[in-house]
Amino acid sequence: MHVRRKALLLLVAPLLVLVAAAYIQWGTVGLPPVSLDPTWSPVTTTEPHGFPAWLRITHYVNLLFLVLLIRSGVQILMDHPRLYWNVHCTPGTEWLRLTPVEVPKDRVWTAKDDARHLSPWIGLPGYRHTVGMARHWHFLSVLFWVGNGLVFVALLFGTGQWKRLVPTSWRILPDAWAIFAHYATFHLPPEPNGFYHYNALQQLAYFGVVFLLAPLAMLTGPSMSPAFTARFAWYPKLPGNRQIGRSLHFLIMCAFLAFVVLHVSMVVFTGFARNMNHIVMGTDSPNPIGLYLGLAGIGAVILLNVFANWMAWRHPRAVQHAAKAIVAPIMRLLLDRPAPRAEFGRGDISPFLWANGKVPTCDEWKTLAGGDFRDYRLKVYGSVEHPVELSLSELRALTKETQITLHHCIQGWSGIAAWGGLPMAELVKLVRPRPGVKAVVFYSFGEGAEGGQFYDSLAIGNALHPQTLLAYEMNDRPLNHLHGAPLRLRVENQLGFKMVKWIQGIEFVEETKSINQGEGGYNEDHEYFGELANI
Ligand SMILES: Nc1nc2c(c(=O)[nH]1)N[C@H]1C(S)=C(S)[C@@H](COP(=O)(O)O)O[C@H]1N2
Ligand SMILES: [Mo]
Repeated sequence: MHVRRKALLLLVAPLLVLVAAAYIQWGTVGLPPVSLDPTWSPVTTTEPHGFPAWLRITHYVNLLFLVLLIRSGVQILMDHPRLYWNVHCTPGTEWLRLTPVEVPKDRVWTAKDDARHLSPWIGLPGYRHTVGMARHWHFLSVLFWVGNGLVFVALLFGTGQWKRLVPTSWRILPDAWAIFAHYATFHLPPEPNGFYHYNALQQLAYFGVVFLLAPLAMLTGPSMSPAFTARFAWYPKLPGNRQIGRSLHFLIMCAFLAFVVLHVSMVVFTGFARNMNHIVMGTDSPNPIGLYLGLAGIGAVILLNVFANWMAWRHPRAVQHAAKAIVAPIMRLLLDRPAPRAEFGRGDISPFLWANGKVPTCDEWKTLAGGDFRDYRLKVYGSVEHPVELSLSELRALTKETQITLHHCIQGWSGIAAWGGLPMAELVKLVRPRPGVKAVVFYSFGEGAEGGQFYDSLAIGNALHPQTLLAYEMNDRPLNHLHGAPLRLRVENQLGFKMVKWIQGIEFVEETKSINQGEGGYNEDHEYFGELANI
């Protein structure tokens, strides 16, 4: 693991300053008094103690999905184990690198080569390049996590319980500081009643988790969506750029983890049994019943995680189809329809664009490449009134569009390039699909990772967006071999794996079920990727 020293300093400096301040205060004027009459929270004295059932249930459900989210999220990260502040993902510029590999300069090193192994004890589902399955668990979990969070917040404000969470007086700050100064210098705040009452630091921490961390996690997620950011170009600029959004998403996860560790430690060290009765039973008693039930609840969280890993390895198709049934309709509703339109300037073009896929090795492509693709004919066929075969010069003679756009790979890396080519909408006009055509299938000269022809498909709606191009130029030059010569797809509201390189032919179809394994593309068939790739 490698962290840039500057980044590390920036991250830990605020904490060090706070701890240092606590020590200085202790050493000079002594620790600040802890107020035992918490004026920052009127509720502890006047309203009933104890957690209502809905609060205990949502607290548990939150834990359940948070664990799934973190484990699947870390797995997604390990597919491109580098974090950057720049949108280009230029090798060597990462601020955090979770791989020992320095990108070799003397040979092609694809982003997929760069994926790392992760123990299945940590990752969901673990091992190497399982980003497809990890994403299904991430998105399935996030729906329930957000849903549960909304129920929690609604009931919080509906019942008056919010008063225990939301600070209503600035008094909470000095009070929280007094508690912090005690902890930071390894002192326990005085507790005259023997039981640790709800303190200001605790309230501030809970408030921060519910009203800061959770919303930030939800807001940084969509900053990584090609569909969302291609429609609302300002959105990723809020944090700065797409990779800053991704880095923050990761740091928020770290903050959640740190909170969970501290929170659980405090529960254990300040009267475990009694605390567990509060959390689990909603009662105030030192008997061990809450503890036993709580541990059983944690056991259930572990079992669910074992089940999730097992499903991902034994029944990946079922998980993929569950995501298709639950996640895809929501994605289609919220993200898929708007036409992408974000454009960048010349100066934004990435100095280096990561590559994926195997350059074709078949004789047909090699022969064509040997002749600079002069003999290349794009075959467009299927359910169309006017099938065509087009040479590169014929393609160039048709309408040409250029665009400078941001590429989002499913693995997490991104990059900006200028693309020039024929809008798919023009090709559609030329070939005239028959009524009933729902999808366009792009077949490649290249093989997929496990052998067999690489291909993918687009719903006809996505093929018709103005930014959907058959690109024969990249950065004002003919497309090079690595990035898809002679022809590749650009579809800016989808992730990179939909953008077939080295296109051999295009087929218009009524459905994709009868093609190969029927999932809509090579990665969908072989790696269980979701067919819709808006995020
Ligand atoms: N034929 C083919 N096309 C492909 C792939 C592949 O493996 N084979 N990989 C896809 C993926 S995952 C990505 S991110 C983009 C990468 O495009 P680039 O190499 O030009 O950056 O190509 C896509 N097109
Ligand atoms: Mo990708």
